[in-house]
Amino acid sequence: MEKTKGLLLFWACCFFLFGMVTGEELRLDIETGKEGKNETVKEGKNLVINPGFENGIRGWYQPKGKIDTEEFHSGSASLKIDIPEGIQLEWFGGYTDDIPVEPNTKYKISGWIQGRDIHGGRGASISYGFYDKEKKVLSYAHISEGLFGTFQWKKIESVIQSPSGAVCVKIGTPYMAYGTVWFDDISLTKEEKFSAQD
Ligand SMILES: [Ca+2]
Repeated sequence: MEKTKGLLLFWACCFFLFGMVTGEELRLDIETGKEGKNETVKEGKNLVINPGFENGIRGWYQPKGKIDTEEFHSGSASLKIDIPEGIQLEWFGGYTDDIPVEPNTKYKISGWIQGRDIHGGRGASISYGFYDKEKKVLSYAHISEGLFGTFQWKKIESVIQSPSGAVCVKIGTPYMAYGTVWFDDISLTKEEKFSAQD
């Protein structure tokens, strides 16, 4: 009788411990955010230095850009580019210092733009250029069609993939038009790692 009781107690302990182990495994799965084969998209921190121009143009090369403390999307400042009629249009916007990136990785780029009487040329957008370790451009693009006209703060964003061999990216504020444009809250965040199924 004592032996039977002992055996029962032994099996009860086994089931209890098994339940604890499987429970722990389930919790681990939830923490890693994995659901089957699909990885959960996790946004990282903003990799752009001084993304809202609160620290002047630190971290940016902006030959025509001025810091504006009267019009801004958030914080206390924005970047303003004002191009009067009569001068030869070219790409007036600037770009960030090198931002280190990983190759074959998804990143989300976004930013806020406000316009006043933007006309002529190619308008305003946000751009990115990936570089390899020899500083050679691997890819360059704008994340939207050029914005024109007069409009309140508008967000544009795009998820992109860094090419093989990319070591850094420059985020730009391309502007080729007459009129006034403001840029604020420029963001670059890392998303999930590309998997073989993508
Ligand atoms: Ca700002």
